[in-house]
Amino acid sequence: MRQAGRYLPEYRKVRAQAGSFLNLCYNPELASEVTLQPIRRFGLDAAILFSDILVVPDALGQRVSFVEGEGPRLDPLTSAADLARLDKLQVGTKFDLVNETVARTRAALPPEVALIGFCGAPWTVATYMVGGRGSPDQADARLMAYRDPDTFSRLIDLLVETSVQYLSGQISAGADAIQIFDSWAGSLPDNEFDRWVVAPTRHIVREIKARHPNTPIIGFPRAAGEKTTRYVRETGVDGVSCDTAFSLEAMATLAEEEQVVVQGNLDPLLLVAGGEALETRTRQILSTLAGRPFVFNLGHGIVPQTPPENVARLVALIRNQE
Ligand code: 1CP
Repeated sequence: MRQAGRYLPEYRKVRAQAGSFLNLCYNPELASEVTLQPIRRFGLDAAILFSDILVVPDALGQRVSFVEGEGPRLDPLTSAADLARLDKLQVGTKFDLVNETVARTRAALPPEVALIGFCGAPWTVATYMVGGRGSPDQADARLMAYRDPDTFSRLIDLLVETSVQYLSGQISAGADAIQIFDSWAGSLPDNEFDRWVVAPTRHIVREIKARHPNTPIIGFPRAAGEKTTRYVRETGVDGVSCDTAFSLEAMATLAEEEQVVVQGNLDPLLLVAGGEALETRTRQILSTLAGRPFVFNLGHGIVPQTPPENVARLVALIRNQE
Protein backbone atom coordinates (compact mmCIF):
# COMPACT_ATOMS: atom_id res chain seq x y z
CA MET A 1 0.00 0.00 0.00
CA ARG A 2 1.04 3.59 -0.26
CA GLN A 3 3.24 4.16 2.77
CA ALA A 4 5.11 7.30 1.65
CA GLY A 5 3.17 10.50 1.21
CA ARG A 6 1.82 13.70 2.56
CA TYR A 7 1.32 12.48 6.16
CA LEU A 8 5.14 12.63 6.57
CA PRO A 9 6.76 16.10 6.96
CA GLU A 10 10.00 14.77 5.44
CA TYR A 11 8.03 13.68 2.32
CA ARG A 12 6.37 17.10 1.98
CA LYS A 13 9.80 18.70 2.01
CA VAL A 14 11.18 16.53 -0.81
CA ARG A 15 7.90 16.81 -2.76
CA ALA A 16 8.19 20.64 -2.66
CA GLN A 17 11.80 20.41 -3.81
CA ALA A 18 10.85 18.17 -6.76
CA GLY A 19 8.20 20.53 -8.14
CA SER A 20 5.57 18.31 -9.72
CA PHE A 21 4.56 14.84 -8.57
CA LEU A 22 5.75 13.27 -11.84
CA ASN A 23 9.11 15.07 -11.51
CA LEU A 24 9.46 13.27 -8.20
CA CYS A 25 8.59 9.90 -9.79
CA TYR A 26 11.25 10.42 -12.49
CA ASN A 27 13.99 11.74 -10.19
CA PRO A 28 15.90 8.63 -9.00
CA GLU A 29 17.70 10.43 -6.17
CA LEU A 30 14.58 12.01 -4.69
CA ALA A 31 12.24 9.06 -5.42
CA SER A 32 14.69 6.74 -3.69
CA GLU A 33 14.86 9.12 -0.72
CA VAL A 34 11.05 9.13 -0.25
CA THR A 35 10.96 5.33 -0.63
CA LEU A 36 13.43 5.05 2.26
CA GLN A 37 11.77 7.61 4.56
CA PRO A 38 9.07 5.31 6.03
CA ILE A 39 11.67 2.55 6.53
CA ARG A 40 14.00 4.86 8.48
CA ARG A 41 11.16 6.21 10.58
CA PHE A 42 9.27 2.98 11.33
CA GLY A 43 11.63 0.03 10.66
CA LEU A 44 9.13 -1.75 8.39
CA ASP A 45 9.93 -5.16 6.86
CA ALA A 46 9.46 -3.99 3.27
CA ALA A 47 9.76 -0.79 1.28
CA ILE A 48 7.49 -0.04 -1.66
CA LEU A 49 9.05 1.77 -4.59
CA PHE A 50 7.94 5.37 -4.83
CA SER A 51 6.34 5.78 -8.24
CA ASP A 52 2.73 5.74 -9.43
CA ILE A 53 0.51 3.50 -11.52
CA LEU A 54 -0.04 6.46 -13.87
CA VAL A 55 3.63 6.54 -14.92
CA VAL A 56 2.58 3.95 -17.53
CA PRO A 57 0.05 6.19 -19.39
CA ASP A 58 2.49 9.09 -19.05
CA ALA A 59 5.26 7.01 -20.62
CA LEU A 60 2.86 6.07 -23.43
CA GLY A 61 2.42 9.75 -24.27
CA GLN A 62 -0.95 10.49 -22.64
CA ARG A 63 -0.90 13.82 -20.81
CA VAL A 64 -0.93 13.15 -17.02
CA SER A 65 -0.78 15.66 -14.16
CA PHE A 66 -1.48 15.57 -10.43
CA VAL A 67 -3.57 18.41 -9.04
CA GLU A 68 -2.65 19.25 -5.44
CA GLY A 69 -5.36 18.01 -3.08
CA GLU A 70 -7.50 16.61 -5.93
CA GLY A 71 -5.62 13.72 -7.54
CA PRO A 72 -4.64 12.76 -11.06
CA ARG A 73 -5.91 14.38 -14.26
CA LEU A 74 -5.38 12.91 -17.75
CA ASP A 75 -6.54 13.97 -21.23
CA PRO A 76 -9.30 11.35 -21.56
CA LEU A 77 -8.82 8.59 -24.12
CA THR A 78 -12.26 8.16 -25.68
CA SER A 79 -11.78 6.69 -29.16
CA ALA A 80 -9.72 4.41 -31.40
CA ALA A 81 -8.06 7.59 -32.75
CA ASP A 82 -6.93 8.58 -29.22
CA LEU A 83 -5.56 5.07 -28.71
CA ALA A 84 -3.66 5.27 -32.00
CA ARG A 85 -1.92 8.44 -30.80
CA LEU A 86 -0.22 6.60 -27.90
CA ASP A 87 3.26 5.37 -28.67
CA LYS A 88 6.12 3.52 -27.04
CA LEU A 89 8.88 5.95 -28.05
CA GLN A 90 9.41 7.38 -24.54
CA VAL A 91 8.67 4.20 -22.59
CA GLY A 92 12.24 2.91 -22.36
CA THR A 93 13.70 6.27 -21.27
CA LYS A 94 11.04 6.89 -18.64
CA PHE A 95 11.11 3.35 -17.24
CA ASP A 96 14.91 3.53 -17.02
CA LEU A 97 14.53 6.39 -14.53
CA VAL A 98 12.22 4.24 -12.38
CA ASN A 99 14.64 1.31 -12.67
CA GLU A 100 17.45 3.55 -11.49
CA THR A 101 15.33 4.43 -8.44
CA VAL A 102 14.91 0.71 -7.75
CA ALA A 103 18.66 0.05 -8.05
CA ARG A 104 19.58 2.98 -5.78
CA THR A 105 16.97 2.02 -3.21
CA ARG A 106 17.97 -1.66 -3.17
CA ALA A 107 21.60 -0.63 -2.63
CA ALA A 108 20.63 1.63 0.29
CA LEU A 109 18.30 -0.79 2.07
CA PRO A 110 19.50 -3.30 4.66
CA PRO A 111 19.57 -6.78 3.06
CA GLU A 112 16.75 -8.08 5.27
CA VAL A 113 14.32 -5.37 4.13
CA ALA A 114 12.46 -6.37 0.96
CA LEU A 115 11.86 -3.92 -1.87
CA ILE A 116 8.47 -4.20 -3.58
CA GLY A 117 8.05 -2.97 -7.14
CA PHE A 118 4.59 -2.47 -8.65
CA CYS A 119 2.30 -1.51 -11.48
CA GLY A 120 -1.40 -0.79 -11.81
CA ALA A 121 -3.43 -3.63 -13.30
CA PRO A 122 -4.55 -2.92 -16.88
CA TRP A 123 -8.24 -2.51 -15.90
CA THR A 124 -7.50 0.05 -13.16
CA VAL A 125 -5.02 2.01 -15.28
CA ALA A 126 -7.54 2.00 -18.16
CA THR A 127 -10.23 3.51 -15.89
CA TYR A 128 -7.99 6.56 -15.35
CA MET A 129 -6.95 6.72 -19.02
CA VAL A 130 -10.55 6.64 -20.28
CA GLY A 131 -12.19 8.70 -17.53
CA GLY A 132 -9.34 11.19 -17.24
CA ARG A 133 -9.50 11.07 -13.43
CA GLY A 134 -10.50 8.93 -10.46
CA SER A 135 -14.25 8.33 -10.22
CA PRO A 136 -16.50 6.49 -7.78
CA ASP A 137 -18.00 4.13 -10.39
CA GLN A 138 -15.52 4.03 -13.31
CA ALA A 139 -18.53 4.61 -15.59
CA ASP A 140 -16.56 5.91 -18.59
CA ALA A 141 -14.33 2.83 -18.84
CA ARG A 142 -17.22 0.44 -18.19
CA LEU A 143 -19.24 2.10 -20.97
CA MET A 144 -16.34 2.01 -23.42
CA ALA A 145 -15.86 -1.70 -22.67
CA TYR A 146 -19.56 -2.31 -23.54
CA ARG A 147 -19.83 0.02 -26.53
CA ASP A 148 -16.46 -0.50 -28.18
CA PRO A 149 -14.95 -3.72 -26.79
CA ASP A 150 -12.57 -3.87 -29.72
CA THR A 151 -10.81 -0.59 -28.93
CA PHE A 152 -10.99 -1.26 -25.19
CA SER A 153 -9.44 -4.68 -25.68
CA ARG A 154 -6.56 -3.18 -27.68
CA LEU A 155 -5.99 -0.67 -24.88
CA ILE A 156 -5.88 -3.50 -22.33
CA ASP A 157 -3.44 -5.48 -24.52
CA LEU A 158 -1.15 -2.44 -24.79
CA LEU A 159 -1.26 -2.08 -21.00
CA VAL A 160 -0.45 -5.77 -20.49
CA GLU A 161 2.59 -5.49 -22.74
CA THR A 162 3.80 -2.20 -21.18
CA SER A 163 3.20 -3.42 -17.62
CA VAL A 164 5.27 -6.55 -18.27
CA GLN A 165 8.10 -4.31 -19.48
CA TYR A 166 7.66 -2.01 -16.45
CA LEU A 167 7.67 -4.87 -13.90
CA SER A 168 10.41 -6.86 -15.57
CA GLY A 169 12.68 -3.78 -15.56
CA GLN A 170 12.01 -3.24 -11.86
CA ILE A 171 12.83 -6.88 -11.03
CA SER A 172 16.05 -6.80 -13.08
CA ALA A 173 17.01 -3.59 -11.24
CA GLY A 174 16.59 -5.26 -7.83
CA ALA A 175 12.91 -5.44 -6.78
CA ASP A 176 12.43 -8.52 -4.56
CA ALA A 177 8.67 -8.87 -5.13
CA ILE A 178 6.07 -7.07 -7.19
CA GLN A 179 2.48 -6.04 -6.59
CA ILE A 180 -0.25 -5.49 -9.18
CA PHE A 181 -2.77 -2.89 -7.93
CA ASP A 182 -6.31 -3.41 -9.24
CA SER A 183 -7.94 -0.75 -7.10
CA TRP A 184 -11.16 -0.71 -9.16
CA ALA A 185 -11.57 -4.47 -9.65
CA GLY A 186 -14.80 -4.26 -7.63
CA SER A 187 -16.85 -2.31 -10.16
CA LEU A 188 -17.36 -5.08 -12.76
CA PRO A 189 -20.01 -7.81 -13.13
CA ASP A 190 -18.57 -11.33 -13.13
CA ASN A 191 -18.22 -11.89 -16.89
CA GLU A 192 -16.54 -8.50 -17.33
CA PHE A 193 -14.38 -9.19 -14.25
CA ASP A 194 -13.06 -12.35 -15.91
CA ARG A 195 -12.37 -10.52 -19.15
CA TRP A 196 -10.80 -7.28 -17.94
CA VAL A 197 -9.39 -8.18 -14.50
CA VAL A 198 -8.55 -11.90 -14.44
CA ALA A 199 -7.38 -12.49 -18.03
CA PRO A 200 -4.95 -9.52 -18.32
CA THR A 201 -3.55 -10.21 -14.85
CA ARG A 202 -3.05 -13.89 -15.71
CA HIS A 203 -1.21 -12.80 -18.84
CA ILE A 204 1.12 -10.48 -16.86
CA VAL A 205 1.77 -13.18 -14.23
CA ARG A 206 2.62 -15.75 -16.91
CA GLU A 207 5.05 -13.41 -18.68
CA ILE A 208 6.77 -12.33 -15.45
CA LYS A 209 7.03 -15.93 -14.18
CA ALA A 210 8.63 -16.95 -17.49
CA ARG A 211 11.31 -14.26 -17.09
CA HIS A 212 11.69 -14.16 -13.31
CA PRO A 213 10.45 -17.48 -11.89
CA ASN A 214 11.60 -16.74 -8.33
CA THR A 215 10.01 -13.32 -7.85
CA PRO A 216 6.81 -13.41 -5.78
CA ILE A 217 3.81 -11.66 -7.32
CA ILE A 218 1.11 -10.10 -5.13
CA GLY A 219 -2.31 -9.16 -6.56
CA PHE A 220 -4.66 -6.54 -5.10
CA PRO A 221 -8.15 -7.03 -6.57
CA ARG A 222 -9.76 -4.39 -4.36
CA ALA A 223 -13.43 -4.92 -3.50
CA ALA A 224 -13.61 -8.14 -5.56
CA GLY A 225 -15.35 -9.85 -2.63
CA GLU A 226 -16.30 -13.48 -3.35
CA LYS A 227 -14.67 -13.26 -6.80
CA THR A 228 -11.27 -13.11 -5.05
CA THR A 229 -11.02 -16.92 -4.90
CA ARG A 230 -11.42 -17.15 -8.67
CA TYR A 231 -8.92 -14.32 -9.11
CA VAL A 232 -6.34 -16.20 -7.04
CA ARG A 233 -6.90 -19.55 -8.76
CA GLU A 234 -6.93 -18.23 -12.28
CA THR A 235 -4.24 -15.54 -12.24
CA GLY A 236 -1.56 -17.60 -10.46
CA VAL A 237 -0.50 -14.84 -8.06
CA ASP A 238 1.58 -15.96 -5.06
CA GLY A 239 0.01 -13.50 -2.66
CA VAL A 240 -3.26 -11.61 -2.45
CA SER A 241 -3.70 -8.28 -0.77
CA CYS A 242 -7.14 -8.03 0.84
CA ASP A 243 -9.03 -4.76 1.17
CA THR A 244 -10.57 -3.38 4.35
CA ALA A 245 -14.04 -4.84 3.69
CA PHE A 246 -12.75 -8.42 3.28
CA SER A 247 -13.61 -10.55 6.32
CA LEU A 248 -10.78 -12.01 8.41
CA GLU A 249 -12.47 -15.43 8.24
CA ALA A 250 -12.49 -15.27 4.43
CA MET A 251 -8.78 -14.34 4.51
CA ALA A 252 -8.05 -17.33 6.73
CA THR A 253 -9.99 -19.64 4.39
CA LEU A 254 -8.14 -18.30 1.32
CA ALA A 255 -4.78 -18.87 2.99
CA GLU A 256 -5.76 -22.39 3.97
CA GLU A 257 -7.50 -23.60 0.84
CA GLU A 258 -5.74 -21.79 -2.00
CA GLN A 259 -2.06 -22.02 -0.98
CA VAL A 260 -1.78 -18.27 -1.26
CA VAL A 261 -0.18 -15.76 1.10
CA VAL A 262 -2.78 -13.29 2.34
CA GLN A 263 -1.96 -9.68 3.10
CA GLY A 264 -4.03 -7.02 4.79
CA ASN A 265 -6.28 -5.50 5.86
CA LEU A 266 -6.31 -2.85 8.60
CA ASP A 267 -8.64 0.05 7.83
CA PRO A 268 -6.34 3.04 7.11
CA LEU A 269 -8.80 5.23 9.02
CA LEU A 270 -7.89 3.33 12.19
CA LEU A 271 -4.44 4.86 11.76
CA VAL A 272 -6.12 8.26 11.85
CA ALA A 273 -8.30 7.37 14.86
CA GLY A 274 -5.53 5.63 16.87
CA GLY A 275 -6.16 4.66 20.50
CA GLU A 276 -8.22 1.68 21.65
CA ALA A 277 -9.95 1.18 18.30
CA LEU A 278 -6.59 0.73 16.54
CA GLU A 279 -5.25 -1.63 19.21
CA THR A 280 -8.34 -3.84 19.41
CA ARG A 281 -8.63 -4.39 15.67
CA THR A 282 -4.88 -4.96 15.24
CA ARG A 283 -4.98 -7.70 17.91
CA GLN A 284 -8.02 -9.24 16.25
CA ILE A 285 -6.30 -9.38 12.84
CA LEU A 286 -3.14 -10.87 14.34
CA SER A 287 -4.98 -13.53 16.34
CA THR A 288 -7.33 -14.57 13.50
CA LEU A 289 -4.47 -15.01 11.02
CA ALA A 290 -1.82 -16.36 13.40
CA GLY A 291 -0.03 -19.44 12.10
CA ARG A 292 -1.16 -18.85 8.51
CA PRO A 293 0.91 -17.48 5.60
CA PHE A 294 0.08 -13.85 6.38
CA VAL A 295 1.62 -10.41 5.88
CA PHE A 296 0.26 -7.62 8.08
CA ASN A 297 -0.74 -4.66 5.92
CA LEU A 298 -3.37 -1.99 5.46
CA GLY A 299 -6.55 -2.59 3.47
CA HIS A 300 -5.79 0.49 1.33
CA GLY A 301 -3.30 3.40 1.23
CA ILE A 302 -2.39 5.65 4.16
CA VAL A 303 -4.41 8.88 4.13
CA PRO A 304 -2.73 12.32 4.40
CA GLN A 305 -4.27 13.22 7.79
CA THR A 306 -2.66 10.17 9.51
CA PRO A 307 -0.58 11.13 12.56
CA PRO A 308 2.83 9.45 12.03
CA GLU A 309 2.92 8.53 15.74
CA ASN A 310 -0.04 6.20 15.19
CA VAL A 311 1.95 4.31 12.55
CA ALA A 312 4.85 3.98 15.01
CA ARG A 313 2.39 2.73 17.64
CA LEU A 314 0.98 0.11 15.23
CA VAL A 315 4.45 -1.18 14.37
CA ALA A 316 5.34 -1.48 18.08
CA LEU A 317 2.08 -3.29 18.76
CA ILE A 318 2.71 -5.86 16.02
CA ARG A 319 6.34 -6.40 17.02
CA ASN A 320 5.33 -6.96 20.65
CA GLN A 321 2.83 -9.66 19.66
CA GLU A 322 5.31 -11.59 17.50
O1 1CP B 1 4.51 4.34 -0.53
C1 1CP B 1 4.22 4.84 -1.61
O2 1CP B 1 3.88 6.02 -1.70
C2 1CP B 1 4.33 3.94 -2.82
C3 1CP B 1 4.10 4.55 -4.13
C4 1CP B 1 2.68 4.59 -4.65
C5 1CP B 1 1.83 3.54 -5.02
C6 1CP B 1 2.05 2.06 -4.79
C7 1CP B 1 2.00 5.79 -5.00
C8 1CP B 1 2.52 7.15 -4.75
N1 1CP B 1 0.84 5.47 -5.65
C9 1CP B 1 0.70 4.09 -5.66
C10 1CP B 1 -0.37 3.30 -6.27
C11 1CP B 1 -1.55 3.97 -6.83
N2 1CP B 1 -1.67 5.22 -7.42
C12 1CP B 1 -2.82 3.34 -6.92
C13 1CP B 1 -3.09 1.91 -6.51
C14 1CP B 1 -3.26 1.75 -5.02
C15 1CP B 1 -4.40 2.53 -4.43
O3 1CP B 1 -5.57 2.28 -4.77
O4 1CP B 1 -4.12 3.38 -3.58
C16 1CP B 1 -3.71 4.25 -7.51
C17 1CP B 1 -5.18 4.04 -7.78
C18 1CP B 1 -2.98 5.43 -7.83
C19 1CP B 1 -3.49 6.65 -8.52
C20 1CP B 1 -3.28 7.81 -7.64
N3 1CP B 1 -2.10 8.47 -7.51
C21 1CP B 1 -4.18 8.36 -6.69
C22 1CP B 1 -5.60 7.88 -6.44
C23 1CP B 1 -6.56 8.74 -7.18
C24 1CP B 1 -7.99 8.35 -6.94
O5 1CP B 1 -8.65 7.83 -7.84
O6 1CP B 1 -8.48 8.58 -5.83
C25 1CP B 1 -3.52 9.42 -6.03
C26 1CP B 1 -4.05 10.33 -4.99
C27 1CP B 1 -2.20 9.47 -6.57
C28 1CP B 1 -1.10 10.37 -6.13
C29 1CP B 1 -0.11 9.68 -5.27
N4 1CP B 1 0.63 8.59 -5.67
C30 1CP B 1 1.50 8.23 -4.66
C31 1CP B 1 1.30 9.16 -3.58
C32 1CP B 1 2.08 9.17 -2.29
C33 1CP B 1 0.28 10.04 -3.97
C34 1CP B 1 -0.30 11.21 -3.18
C35 1CP B 1 0.26 12.51 -3.66
C36 1CP B 1 1.31 13.06 -2.74
O7 1CP B 1 1.39 12.65 -1.58
O8 1CP B 1 2.06 13.95 -3.19
